[in-house]
Amino acid sequence: MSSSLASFQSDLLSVDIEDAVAVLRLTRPAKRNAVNDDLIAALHTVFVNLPDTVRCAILHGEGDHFSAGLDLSEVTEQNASEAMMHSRNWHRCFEHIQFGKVPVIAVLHGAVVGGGLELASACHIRIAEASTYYALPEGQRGLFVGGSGSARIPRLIGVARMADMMLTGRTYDAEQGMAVGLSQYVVPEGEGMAKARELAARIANNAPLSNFAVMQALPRIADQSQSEGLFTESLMSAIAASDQAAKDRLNAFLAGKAAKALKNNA
Ligand code: 1HE
Repeated sequence: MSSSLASFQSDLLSVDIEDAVAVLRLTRPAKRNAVNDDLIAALHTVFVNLPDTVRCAILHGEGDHFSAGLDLSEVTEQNASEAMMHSRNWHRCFEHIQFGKVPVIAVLHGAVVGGGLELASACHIRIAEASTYYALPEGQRGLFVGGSGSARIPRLIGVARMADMMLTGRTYDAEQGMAVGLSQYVVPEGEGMAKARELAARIANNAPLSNFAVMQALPRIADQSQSEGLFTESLMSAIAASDQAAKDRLNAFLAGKAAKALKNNA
């Protein structure tokens, strides 16, 4: 374990640093990886303190489910102001995932529901194993999303589909989820981690500034007007292209020493 996380310990989250890849595992299978305050605090600590040697992170869950969402036992006695602070705490944590140091790949299986889907949505790439299903049971529980789902999930699947999931309890299975945009990949059961490690190796091999631009600039440009977005794009593109890593990679390609963008690269 690297020094910045050397003292990290949690019953709810394990962290393994495998060279340039950090593997995070939700370790609360008895409660279906339901997300309580301590798990939010642990995730926050880990994402803020990822060592500089890490270039990509993978997040997955122990047991039969990725996550059953918000730990419902923690919120029954909350008043409005406590609930507001609770939600803002999730927002702060998930902000450090989406706009943190490195791209994050979520490996999904079983239930990805409520706050579990909000957590997955804060990641950059989602790989769904065949058993994955997605639900937003907040409507049935008398709740509303509070972990940034209303901002992130419509950006993946649209407001109408999210409203349908919340109003009617509609679920999507792994294939349906990929078709509507909840995941980018579907793989056979048990093959999610292998796929994630393969993708993480590719991500870790990119120039850091390119990954930074994808994580930090791309979603912000999508939120801007076309005119402002294109200006931001030009700025980000100029900064990336002027970096030595870009110059080295362009010269390597021109010298015939870099991989081609072939049809079967995916
Ligand atoms: C929990 C939770 C939880 C399980 N909070 N304890 N999320 C939900 O509404 C989903 C609630 N969970 C379920 O519907 C089911 O547990 C599952 C379909 C995910 C899995 O079913 P199953 O049969 O494998 O497990 P189980 O028997 O229901 O649960 C095992 C234990 O985990 C049991 O505790 P035990 O002490 O009786 O063994 C459950 O009580 C416990 N458990 N899920 C607390 N979520 C920031 S806002 C986000 C808002 C939301 O996320 S709302 C959606 C909440």
